[in-house]
Amino acid sequence: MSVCNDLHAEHSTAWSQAVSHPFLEACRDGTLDLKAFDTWLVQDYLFVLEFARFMALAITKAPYRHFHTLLGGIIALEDELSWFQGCLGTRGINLEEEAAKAPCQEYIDYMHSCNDQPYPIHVTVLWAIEKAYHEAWHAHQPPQPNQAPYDYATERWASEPFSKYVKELQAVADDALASATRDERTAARAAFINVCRLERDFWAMAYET
Ligand code: HMH
Repeated sequence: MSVCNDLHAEHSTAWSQAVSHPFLEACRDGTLDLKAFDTWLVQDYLFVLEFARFMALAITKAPYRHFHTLLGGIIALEDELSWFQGCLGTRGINLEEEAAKAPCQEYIDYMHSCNDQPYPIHVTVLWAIEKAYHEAWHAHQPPQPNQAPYDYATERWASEPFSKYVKELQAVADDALASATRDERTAARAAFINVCRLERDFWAMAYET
């Protein structure tokens, strides 16, 4: 039995809105307006900085048996952040002129609010966040090797190692949910639905000027 599989299956409409968007189709086809890409790039960088803190806080609540997976996820963020910094530099973006837009800030605030939640909810949110990006980029891989600046996104989030990591995270979340209370499971469901909405709104934000 997998609570995570059930959440995924029972909220398929909300989920599909989280993992498919014209932004992703245009990245795949190489037709994305680069202004939209730059907006996504800045906002996702700001998101990932706070996501690192959110992950670190999950570890403070986790049993040791989950450390291998969670620490691996944190270590991988080092490369990810370097890519963001390199790409922002190449594209001549000065971060000092940038700030989180409302949908990004709402997502960041929501992640931080998870620190007041019990571990099963915190780690369900973590799994849903990573799975959403895996599915989104995996489903929108280009037929040929992708071109800069989109290449990294599919190389990272659509990759086999990332898929394996998301499966491990699911096992970790399912393990935490197996001993959760009924109220905690109810809260985990609400959290999953919230992540779906926040992901959907994050894609839409890329087209805001
Ligand atoms: C908005 N969701 C968003 N950004 C990301 N980088 C991920 C998920 C995956 O880490």
